[in-house]
Parts: sequence; C-alpha cells; structure tokens
Amino acid sequence: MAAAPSPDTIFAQASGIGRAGVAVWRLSGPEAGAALRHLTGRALPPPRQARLAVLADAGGQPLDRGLVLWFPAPASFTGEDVVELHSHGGRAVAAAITEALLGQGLRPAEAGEFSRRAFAHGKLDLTQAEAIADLTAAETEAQRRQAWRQMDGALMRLYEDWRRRLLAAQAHLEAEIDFADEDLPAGVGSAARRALGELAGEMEAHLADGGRGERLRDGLSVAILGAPNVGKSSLLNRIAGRPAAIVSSTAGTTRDVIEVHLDLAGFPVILADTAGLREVADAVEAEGVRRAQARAGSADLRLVVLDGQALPALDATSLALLGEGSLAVVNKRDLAGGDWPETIGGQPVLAVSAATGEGIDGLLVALAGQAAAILAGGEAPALTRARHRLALAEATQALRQGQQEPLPELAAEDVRVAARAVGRITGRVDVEEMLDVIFRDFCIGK
Ligand SMILES: Nc1nc2c(ncn2[C@@H]2O[C@H](COP(=O)(O)OP(=O)(O)O)[C@@H](O)[C@H]2O)c(=O)[nH]1
Ligand SMILES: [Mg+2]
Repeated sequence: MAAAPSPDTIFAQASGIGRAGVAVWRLSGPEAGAALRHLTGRALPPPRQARLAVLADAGGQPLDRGLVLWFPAPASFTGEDVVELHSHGGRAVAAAITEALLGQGLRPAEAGEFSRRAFAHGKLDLTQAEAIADLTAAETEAQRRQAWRQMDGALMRLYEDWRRRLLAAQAHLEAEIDFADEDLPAGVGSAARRALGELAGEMEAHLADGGRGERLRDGLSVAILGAPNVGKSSLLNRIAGRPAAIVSSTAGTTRDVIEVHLDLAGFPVILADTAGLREVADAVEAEGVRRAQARAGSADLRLVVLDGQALPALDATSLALLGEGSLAVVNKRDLAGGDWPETIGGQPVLAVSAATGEGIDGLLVALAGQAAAILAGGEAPALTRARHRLALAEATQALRQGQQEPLPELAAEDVRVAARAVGRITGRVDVEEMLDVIFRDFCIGK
C-alpha cells in the first residue's frame, strides 16, 4: 500500500501522564533525528542502542538526563524515523521537554496517530491496530490473551487467507467469462462455486460464536435480580468487598442499576445490582423496576436472589426468571433453617449469606465457571468487534448469493463484493472512511 505523506514530525509522552519514575516519549517523522541531535547536542547514537544523554533546551540549559534511542526508517514502529526518550516522570520535567520539542517545530500527536502511521506504512493491519487499543485497555488475563493473539496477527492471517481465496475464486469465475467458448480446464467454474460454499461455511462458523470475543472485550454482563429486600444490594457489596450499592432495610431503596467490575479467574464480569421487582406506585421506583427488567433481558447471566426465610414460598416474578442462563441464589442462610430444595426452577441452589459471607466463595466459583463456559474459546481466534461481524455478514451473504448464480459474470461480482468486505476488516481496501472511527479511541502516544 502506498504510504500517505506524513510531513509533520509528531511527539507524545507514551507513558501515562502524572508522577512516575520514568516517562517514555516517542517522536516520529522526518525531523525526529534532528530533534534528538538538538536535544542532546551530539551526533545521533547508533540505531536501536540505548545511550545515556543530557537533554537540554535550545539555549543549552539542561532539562534532565535519560536514555535516548534512535530508530531510523523503515525499521521502526511507525515505519518513519522514530526517537524514543526516557526521562524522569515528573510534571515539570514533562513540561520542559514538551516546551523544547514544541520549540523545534514538532507537533503533539493526536490519539492513535503513531499506530495510524504504522498502518499507513504497512507495519500492521487494522485488526492489529485495534488489538493495540485492546491490549492497552485489557483488565483481565483472558482479555490480555485475546488482545495479544490479535496483535500477533491471528485475525489478520485468518481474514487475509479468506481474502486470498476469494480473489482466487473470483479469478476462476472471470476466466469462465473470458474463455466461455474456448478450452478451459474442465471443472474450473464448478470448483470456484464449491470454494464459495466452503468459504461461506467457514465464515458462518466464525460468526456463530455467540459473541464470545466481543463479550470478552466488554465483560460478561451479570444481573442480580429478585424481589425487594431479599438482599441483592448486600450481595453485591459482599462480592465487591466495598459498599458500592445502597443497602437498606426499606424495600425499594435501589432505584438505579449499580455496577461493579470483577475479575473472576481472568474473565471480566460486570455485576449489576437492580431494583427489586414488584408492582409499585412510586414513579421513581417504577423506573427502577423498568431498568431492572431491561437489564434482566439484556444480561448474559442472571443471579436470581431468593430470601431463604421465605422458602418454600416463591414469588412468580423470580420463578419466571429462573431457567437457562440463570443461577438460583438463596440468601440469608444465616437466618434460614437450611431446609431449602436442591434445585429451584430446574437450577441448582447456591445458598449464601450476604451478611456473614458464608457461601460467597462457592457462588463466585460457580459464576467464574459460567463466565469461562461462555467466554473461553478453543484454538480458533475469536471475532472481537461489531465492525468485523458486519463485514463478514455482508461477505457470507454475497457468497451464498454467488453460489446460486448460474452466470459467471454475476457470481464473480458477488465474490468481488465479499472480497471487498473482508478486505475492509484488515484495511486492504476502502479504508479511508473508517480510519477516523478506528483510531479515534486510542490513547495519545499509541
Ligand atoms: N441476616 C441477614 N440479613 C441480610 C442478608 N442479606 C441482606 N440482609 C438484610 O436484608 C435487608 C435488605 O437487604 P438489601 O440488600 O437492601 O436487599 P435488596 O432490596 O434485595 O437490595 C437489609 O436489612 C439487609 O441487612 C443476610 O444474608 N443475612
Ligand atoms: Mg437493593
């Protein structure tokens, strides 16, 4: 791909802003080498070797001492001339270095601009660029592993392989058009149509993953549901280990959805406390109930909390929530006698006490097991973004249509549509309009 001209030399503090032992700076562009020479007052160091240097401003006033590295193009992260500086991580040091770089005509980088330049120079594809953002955002081990695999090129290889095979099928179909009346090796056209079916099948299998990769990026949504006063908020607080939600003996206190983010055995879980489900007159509480019901509907998993003291009596609303994708949690075990059934609504009962903490570990193990069952994948790389899903859905639809076309001209056009859709995922075609969307969510300095 032709690299877009990048006349500006950009810089950013790539490490987080604030007080730290060391701050890492990145400079990229044609003036990066000159900027380093001016800062150090010396010739450029040998490529890719760290050198200790005093960094000084234009008047020769020393600002700090740190490591400097020189990565001449094209063997650098962006593919341009790149300089890396390691300074001390104080605010005043950062301000002084920023001032010195601005004084040399360098421009502060925009969010994602380094990765965008790396993409423009063919250093990474769009799935890898997205994976850098994911790796930066990863909060749990499973998220890190998924982002790492994608950054390592697992999705790029999968999608690029599909695109290559699509282009081959397209070439075969076009050969059928051009040589319709001549000698074409027997079966070229039917082989191409068979390839369309195989490709569509592989893409459909990749799409039918239950949103595993996307959920792993976002976190598994778990809703705590049940009647008022059964101890839902107390349970959330016990699990969170801090008073995140309002706990009160007045029914109907929790009126909004309150969330805590958990790391369960490496899997990200967003646990949401909700308002008790019941018929209400009060408008605010009714809104809380409405939100609770909406969350119940959209959650990946539901913890249906029941009051152990009330058993075996069960309210119809809670009973209706039990079933596929839910866990039956009997709370207030410390008060109840212990004669609850083994299963309720077909779900095994997890007896806990939010007050004493009894049974909470078992509940977390069960929750982690459910999270793993939903989020853990096999060897195949998972689809991680709605953007990829849309493009692949478009591609499979075109392929299924192409399979049905008796005319090679029309089949070839369908394959072209499919190849273009897959190419958009990695950024091999039609990308300009998507670049802003993708790089917008990056941090500065990435
Ligand atoms: N003894 C005992 N009381 C509890 C337990 N869980 C909650 N409670 C009490 O039950 C009342 C309602 O709790 P809350 O968490 O606000 O219930 P929610 O309406 O379902 O959110 C409060 O007085 C809590 O202290 C428990 O496991 N044991
Ligand atoms: Mg509550």
